[in-house]
Amino acid sequence: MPYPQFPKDFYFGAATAAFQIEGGWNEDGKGLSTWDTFMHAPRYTQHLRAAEFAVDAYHNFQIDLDLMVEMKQNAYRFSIAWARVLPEGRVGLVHKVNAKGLDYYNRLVDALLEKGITPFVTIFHWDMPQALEDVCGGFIGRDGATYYADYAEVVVKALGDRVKYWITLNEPWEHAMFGHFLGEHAPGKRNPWAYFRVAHHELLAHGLAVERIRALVPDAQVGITLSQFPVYPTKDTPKNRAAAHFADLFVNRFYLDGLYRGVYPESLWKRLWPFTPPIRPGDMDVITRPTDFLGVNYYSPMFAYHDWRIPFFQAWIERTTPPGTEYIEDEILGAGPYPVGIYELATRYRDEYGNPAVYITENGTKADDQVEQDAEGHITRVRDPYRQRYLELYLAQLARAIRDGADIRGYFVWSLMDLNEWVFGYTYPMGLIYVDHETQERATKDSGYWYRDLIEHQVAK
Ligand code: IFM
Repeated sequence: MPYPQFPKDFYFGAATAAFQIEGGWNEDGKGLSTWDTFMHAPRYTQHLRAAEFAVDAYHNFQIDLDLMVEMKQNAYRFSIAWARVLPEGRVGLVHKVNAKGLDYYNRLVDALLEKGITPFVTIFHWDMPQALEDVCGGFIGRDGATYYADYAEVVVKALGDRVKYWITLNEPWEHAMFGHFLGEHAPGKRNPWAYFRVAHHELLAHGLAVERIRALVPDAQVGITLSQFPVYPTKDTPKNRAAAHFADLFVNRFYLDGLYRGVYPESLWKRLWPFTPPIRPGDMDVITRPTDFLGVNYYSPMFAYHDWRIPFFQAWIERTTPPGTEYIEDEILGAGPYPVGIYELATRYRDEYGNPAVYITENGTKADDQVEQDAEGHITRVRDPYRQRYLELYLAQLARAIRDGADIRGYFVWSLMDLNEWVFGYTYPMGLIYVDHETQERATKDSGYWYRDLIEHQVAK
């Protein structure tokens, strides 16, 4: 398969998040996050080391940075741990900045720039300071949005002379949904009222931060990262089609319309009226502050069906491809993944949201990695044909979307290295770099070398 071609100045990178890689969970003055608290519950004992130590990036980021260079990546997306910088989540006379925490990110940014790698910094990737959870329920409280903007200001003041790409939030839908509606993520709440408050306050937080970042760094490129899903009916019936439409409003358009049109989809509230969040006059003006790009995390589509038993929603959403509706049949991938989805999303933004600049800030897959070792037990090769094929097909669809006029500026594989996948700990490896979690030995997987070759084979434009 020839290497798909991308525009001049395209960013090819990989992504991570603080809680998933740093470790050092209680070191050098760091405060606790809700994820630290959540993963210390007895039911997650088997993943405690993953939560506390992750892949030790707090002590050694150089090892992964060198491998990024070897792969020819020119951008790196990572996130800041709010509680490492502001142990109590807030800043003021009483609540201080943790200089050691900030220093870690200063060193990381300097090291990246020295190697010619452009940093893309996510300011919030789900790890809410526990202190703020205690004070105002994180983003359940409206104050959470202001505290977030203050925190963003601290970070941007410190790094904004060198960092130009700022991502305010990562996947607000997941943070609200899994953390506050389904209770599967920190802080483990199960409350539809909390869900909509969090969703709205996160967008408010985003808008407030956009203003502050621009004031501090006039040439900053600011955006937000949303998880996005093409939604289909499980079986093509009128009721299931209506369910899919509703699910699309709920997971995608709530955020897109809020950000780009200044209004949440009216028909959402027709059905979910009891859960309408407190939207104050002026909120939507803040939320629609112009951004420079949209970050999109795409993995797979969703499938919806009508179910009258589900109060208010009357619809249910699934992630697994229902039998009989497979979209590709690939020798290596089988029928699960849906690469065309990346094309569908990109062209949706082109056609319906004014063709904003888009960065694919996450895309990737778990795979059955086969590790080969020498007599001393050192890793000699990691074969992951499934991941390589996945990347080939998704990137081919992305290049097609660009040819068809979508303004895509960069692509980040999730993830740079095998890391701590939240409640799944080390059991969900998605990296381009294999990590032996006992020895910390790293090895670039075959897919990582394929990614390097793709980058190297870009024809000069
Ligand atoms: O690991 C997560 C990441 O933190 C957010 N997006 C999805 C990834 C894979 O599940």
